[in-house]
Amino acid sequence: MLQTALLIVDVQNDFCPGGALAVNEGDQVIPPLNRVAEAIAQRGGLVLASRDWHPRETKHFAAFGGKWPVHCVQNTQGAAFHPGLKLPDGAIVISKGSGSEDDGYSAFEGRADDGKTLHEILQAHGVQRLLVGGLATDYCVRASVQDALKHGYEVTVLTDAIRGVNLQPDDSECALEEMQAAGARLMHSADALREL
Ligand code: VGL
Ligand code: ZN
Repeated sequence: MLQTALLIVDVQNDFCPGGALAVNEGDQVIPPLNRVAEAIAQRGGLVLASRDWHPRETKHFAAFGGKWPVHCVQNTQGAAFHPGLKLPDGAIVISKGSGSEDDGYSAFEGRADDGKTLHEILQAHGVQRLLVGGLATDYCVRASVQDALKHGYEVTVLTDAIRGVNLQPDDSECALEEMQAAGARLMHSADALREL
């Protein structure tokens, strides 16, 4: 059996309805992610949650030359995980986008509180396969999945546990096709649960 971990990408208040960069139906990823997180934890698997964790001034924000409204500023309520998200005991938080020069879309650019990168943590736990869900399909989910594949992980994207920004209406659809073409499997969370 391949060691399987769950990577929950950026399920933070600012990406959910009412947030500063709200993704349509962003909070709907929470129920399936909670179910998969519990199942993985029950089997002794690892759950990781990335968070967008920006300084107040960053080239990521429109005011400093970037493309986004201010969102997920470190230690603000908008950057907190959505209160509905149930992270199991032992879940590891990966903070990313903390620099003032980079977008930090991929969770593989982030670090845990102890300074370890996501790849280092996964290697230390013998993880070979990642289930991925969260926000947003067309940015941080896509970038994280692409990096995971580049690092040699087997990746399954949980199709009912992702939602996209869709600056262009078909951005999420294109992102899914790209991820699949790069080698990711696309699967409903109920089917992924049956496979565990
Ligand atoms: C994200 C836009 C800006 C994401 C982060 O988490 O997908 N999108 N910052
Ligand atoms: Zn961001």
